[in-house]
Amino acid sequence: MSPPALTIVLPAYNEEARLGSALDELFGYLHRRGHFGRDGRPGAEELPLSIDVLVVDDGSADHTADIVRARAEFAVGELHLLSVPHGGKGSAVRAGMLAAAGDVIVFADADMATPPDELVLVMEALRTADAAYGSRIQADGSDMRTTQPAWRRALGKSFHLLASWWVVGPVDDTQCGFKGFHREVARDIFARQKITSIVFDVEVIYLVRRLGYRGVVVPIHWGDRRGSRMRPGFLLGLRVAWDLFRVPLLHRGLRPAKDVGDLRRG
Ligand SMILES: Nc1nc2c(ncn2[C@@H]2O[C@H](COP(=O)(O)OP(=O)(O)O)[C@@H](O)[C@H]2O)c(=O)[nH]1
Ligand SMILES: [Mg+2]
Repeated sequence: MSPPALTIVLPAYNEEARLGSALDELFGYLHRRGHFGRDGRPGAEELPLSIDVLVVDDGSADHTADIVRARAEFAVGELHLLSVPHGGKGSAVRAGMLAAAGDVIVFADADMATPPDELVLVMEALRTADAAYGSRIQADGSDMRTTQPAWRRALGKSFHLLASWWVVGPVDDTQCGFKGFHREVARDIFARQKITSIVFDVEVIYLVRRLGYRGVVVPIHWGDRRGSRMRPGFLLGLRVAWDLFRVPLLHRGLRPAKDVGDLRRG
């Protein structure tokens, strides 16, 4: 069997309340548009026919894995579960990106905060780019995060200032959990990625830039979903600050791997 053209990686931690409906939304969208091609229907032009979904259960203590298993029975070959010991979003995404079989691999939030039809935009961007980052800042400067509580936006702003200044340089939105990569690029980036906290998004953009890949920003729609797993507090703040500080130090002296010389470079 040839590898799926697109693998969607969903990191999930204690997502029993949100994952079921999110998977139904995703599979409903993909089946409606005939992307699995089981019955010979042609797929929509913008997305490949062959798509699979890989949920990475990050050592959840709830029924997250059962929800995936129950649905996988009906979606043979299309839905996979990878269970890893709890390690944080960064380590779960890394495990998924390294295990995914697709020619193109996109990771997305397990609550479908980014509607599945935005996949088309990422695939389109990846025609010419090595990596595509969803951004909740729109072309006209408006921000999809206005639905977030004010305290969350204030924290996000400080985080972003620090991340831009110390680590990645100007980026509209580092933290959007919707990013896509060609498989070889994903393997190269995520084999090097070390940060296990939410700062991993910043590290990934940093690696794309340091390794000379072409990253493209894709403004996407985004809807805040209730039941966020984020538990901001003093300890998380310290961890985030420490991880931001470490990113450039962790990758001191980084050189592109020799065997990736034939990948497309921007
Ligand atoms: N693997 C893993 N994923 C997490 C963790 N915390 C959050 N996530 C995932 O990150 C994504 C976004 O989480 P969410 O709680 O909606 O964050 P928010 O949208 O930023 O408030 C979802 O896929 C979550 O399951 C964690 O500790 N480990
Ligand atoms: Mg969310």
